[in-house]
Amino acid sequence: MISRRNLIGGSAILASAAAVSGRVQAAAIPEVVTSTSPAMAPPLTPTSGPAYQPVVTLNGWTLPWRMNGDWKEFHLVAEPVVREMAPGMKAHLWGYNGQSPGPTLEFVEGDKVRIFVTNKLPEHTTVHWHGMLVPNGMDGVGGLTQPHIKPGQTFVYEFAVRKSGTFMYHPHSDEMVQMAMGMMGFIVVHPRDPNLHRVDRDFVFLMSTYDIDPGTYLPKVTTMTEFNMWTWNSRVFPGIDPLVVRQGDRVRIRMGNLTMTNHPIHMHGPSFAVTGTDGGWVPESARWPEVTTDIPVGGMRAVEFVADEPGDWALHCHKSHHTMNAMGHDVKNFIGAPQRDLTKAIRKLMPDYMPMGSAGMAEMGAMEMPMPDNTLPMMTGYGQFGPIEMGGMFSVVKVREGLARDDYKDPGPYKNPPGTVAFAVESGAPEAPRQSSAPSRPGDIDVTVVKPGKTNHSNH
Ligand SMILES: [Cu+2]
Repeated sequence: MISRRNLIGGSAILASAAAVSGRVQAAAIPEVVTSTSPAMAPPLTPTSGPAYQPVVTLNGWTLPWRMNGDWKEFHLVAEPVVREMAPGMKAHLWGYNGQSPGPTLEFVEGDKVRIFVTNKLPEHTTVHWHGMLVPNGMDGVGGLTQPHIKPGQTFVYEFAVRKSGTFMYHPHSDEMVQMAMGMMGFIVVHPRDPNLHRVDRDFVFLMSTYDIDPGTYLPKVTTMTEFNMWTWNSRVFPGIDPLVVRQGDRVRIRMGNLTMTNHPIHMHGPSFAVTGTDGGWVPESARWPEVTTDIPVGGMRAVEFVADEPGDWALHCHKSHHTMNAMGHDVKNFIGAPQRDLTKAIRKLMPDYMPMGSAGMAEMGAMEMPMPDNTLPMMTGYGQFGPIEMGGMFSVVKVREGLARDDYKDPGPYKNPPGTVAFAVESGAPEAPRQSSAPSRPGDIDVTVVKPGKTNHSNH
């Protein structure tokens, strides 16, 4: 799954050699480690440098390093990638080392790190270490603190890691395009003392958004608000890994937001406390319980809870449009209009016609609708009790008894103890008084063809 390739060879040597800092020989550029799989890699236990409890990246991985004296050396390659957002849909993005987002970088407070950045994009780039205190000339702002890294060049960033916490990396070079194309990654800096802020499971994901017309592969890079793919680590439900947790574990979830709107992330079940931002750790005396935390644009929130209650607990953005995939923006409200009879007739003329929502849109969760290639249903996913009717920024915290320490495998649906699931009553329930509404007549039906062509929707 994770492969290594050596970038050194042929004329590439000379091209990179010229750009590499005098202190570093080109021949010493670390090999490139790449992964193109959307499967979650197991936590990368450090085999060199100080010990720490590694994190787990949803649908992602941590970049291995090598020691060179007392320097930890990493090699990031900025390059075009193909990312499966969920089975059935792939996006052509830009990222690092085979993926968008790029691999997670894990450092330890006090580490000296040297990060090689090779640019294999068709335009220049830089890397900015969001939230980290680095020498100004290592801050990665193209034009301001360094020359841009031209295509084919390799630059080196060197700095001592001064504080622990959760940070992000992204370009500061043609930012609008490069971030809209998926260029970003997480940085986790572990405390020098591995017992400080220790948890049993530590998950990370980055939020990014894309505007990809159904049936196409490339995000539109000038979109500012009309996104239609709301992703965690460039994945959408049902493609996002569940967060598998052993009952009793202390759990941390670190969530970064590099989209252009805020995301109120809500967890069902246990309450949590915000224990960190991209500015650092929140002192214990300043924490309070929450079940939703709003993650601002360009911000990160780390939340912690004890998973004492077993079950399948939803974790999602509470903006309901963000738990949907590409959808019809101009869908009219058909609640109350019987369309079933018409659909057959209309489909003879227009095979793409989709009847929408005579009684709400829930029926779409179960319906097989004709769809262009490379397009995900607007609301989808199945649970043990039926369609889940979600998309976008939605996953499940799966708390189970007696899992092994490093077991992150999806345990399947929760087996609820008998008598603890909401149930239907057979009959005899008193009819609640209803608001009267005018019955709709066939003549009233507004026939609208929902074309999946222009299907963005805005934030509300
Ligand atoms: Cu959201």
